[in-house]
Amino acid sequence: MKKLGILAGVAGLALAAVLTAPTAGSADDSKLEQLKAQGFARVAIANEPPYTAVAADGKVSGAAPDVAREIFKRLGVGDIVASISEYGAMIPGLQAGRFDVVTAGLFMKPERCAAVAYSEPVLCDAEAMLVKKGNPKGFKSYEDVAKDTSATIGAPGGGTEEKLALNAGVPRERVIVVPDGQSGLKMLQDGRIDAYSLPVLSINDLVKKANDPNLEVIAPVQGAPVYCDGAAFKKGDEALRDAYDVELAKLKKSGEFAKIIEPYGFSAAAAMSTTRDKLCAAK
Ligand code: 6CS
Repeated sequence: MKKLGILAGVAGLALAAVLTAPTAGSADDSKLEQLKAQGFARVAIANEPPYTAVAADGKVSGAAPDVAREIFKRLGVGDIVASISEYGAMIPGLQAGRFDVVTAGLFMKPERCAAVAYSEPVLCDAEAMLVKKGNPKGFKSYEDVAKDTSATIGAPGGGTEEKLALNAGVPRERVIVVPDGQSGLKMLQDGRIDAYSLPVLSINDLVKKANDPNLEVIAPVQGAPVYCDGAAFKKGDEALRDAYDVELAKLKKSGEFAKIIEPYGFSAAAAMSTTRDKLCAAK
């Protein structure tokens, strides 16, 4: 009897294990089911127009959230709820479960591709520098800033431009972390920094709204790559990312993708001319 009892016990454990273990893919699929039940996807944004923007009434717009809202709707997730985050905090926030996805123009680079599950490309852009009219220090590249030992450059914390300036040899103390576009603009206008670097479309948006004749845009920054972002999902949510990619591909194919992003100044052709694999492998 005892032997039977032990066997029954082992069999019981085995059966319990089988019943509770997720079948292949089911663990992944549950994330989309969870978002459908939740009724919204929590997205991280930076509030950097035209990539992402939050109006005074809280309305979220910008090319990245607009694409995400449309795709999630097609996946059966009613809406998106956005939280503003510094670029450098987006991936840790995603990994900590504070967001379901980053839709903020978070450019694909190998180190980021290793940390998240990116969708296929969405928004592509070159880099720019905002300087005083006449470009008094003659900046054309991040290396030019490095060579001028008195020069300082502002850039987003944990952002691509900060990394590009540091990699070009600008010492840490001359790369000033700037929380947002308006702060960067003011710091440049007040002479507290000699240049402020963001992607071209973000700098152009700032200048258009600043209405200040004493500003000049250096674009593209010589030697800096054209980057593309994708929606960034947590590692482990690849099934959700894959479902997102299916809808993204349909949007691209139907022309609706261009209708969403091109009014903001982005090129659909640029995003459709490359792939996640190529961008994540880029040096
Ligand atoms: O991906 C990034 O790090 C950069 N992306 C945008 C849209 N703006 C600045 C940021 O550094």
